[in-house]
Amino acid sequence: MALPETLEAERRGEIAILRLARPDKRNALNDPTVVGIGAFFAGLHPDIKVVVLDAVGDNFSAGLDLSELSERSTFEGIAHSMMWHRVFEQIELGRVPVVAVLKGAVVGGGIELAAAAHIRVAERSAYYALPEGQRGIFVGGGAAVRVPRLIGTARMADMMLTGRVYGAEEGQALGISHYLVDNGQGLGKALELAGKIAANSPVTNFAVIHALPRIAEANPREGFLMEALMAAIAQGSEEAKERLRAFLEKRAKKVTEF
Ligand code: 1HE
Repeated sequence: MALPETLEAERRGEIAILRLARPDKRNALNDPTVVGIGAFFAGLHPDIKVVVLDAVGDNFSAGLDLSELSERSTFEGIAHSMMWHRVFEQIELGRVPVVAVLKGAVVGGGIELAAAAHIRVAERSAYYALPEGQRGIFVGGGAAVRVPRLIGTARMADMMLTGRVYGAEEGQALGISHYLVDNGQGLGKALELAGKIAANSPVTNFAVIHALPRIAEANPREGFLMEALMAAIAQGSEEAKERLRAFLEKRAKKVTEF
């Protein structure tokens, strides 16, 4: 698949790595990059079980390419925001789980992109900001929906109104990242996690990406029913039966504390 020069893709067995590769502009997201992210996810090889979303250089992403913004009319702005929504939905509700590696600036649209991933590994250099308030604009890449789910509406409002910047440790405590590692360790950790995810039954991974978030947002009455249906579908698969047999016959790993 043809990617723009601002993206790099690599395959390691069942794991695909997609890298933002525009370090001289702090991986600011211009239109070709966002469209390219969509093309990458649309064209994923069927053998790929997990995607790791990484970045070249010291920063994950400085967000929307501000140099593109001034040219747009109001109506074009709606179309642009909806284009980001479509692409980021391909990440969140795609075929495989996505692990993002966060470092340096994770700002504006960079947070929006990170929030569409399923697992976030942050290096200690990571910092988070929503400078849209200072720029006179509003979030447009899904942050108003996804970020409150991570840190709450009140904290997001503070970030936008006051320009508050959270560091990596705070981001970890607040739930922006799932894992916090030393600088330079993010990709290694993400690949380790991706290996574990790839070893799951595909039915479970599907259920976690597609059923869990919908159940969590559903009215509990519908949610419980959806859960029961999903549980039955998962346990009915041949793979689940073999995995359960393997445990009972002491061939499978036990749960260990660490
Ligand atoms: C950019 C962008 C960008 C850097 N669009 N070109 N995002 C922001 O408001 C963040 C704006 N950026 C910054 O505050 C800083 O660049 C950083 C804190 C991220 C990094 O600082 P630093 O000192 O490492 O780099 P720099 O010198 O500021 O930037 C290096 C180059 O990247 C420089 O270009 P150059 O040609 O002068 O070398 C910068 O202009 C360029 N650059 N960030 C375009 N964002 C769907 S709605 C989403 C809404 C948003 O995302 S709003 C938030 C936008």
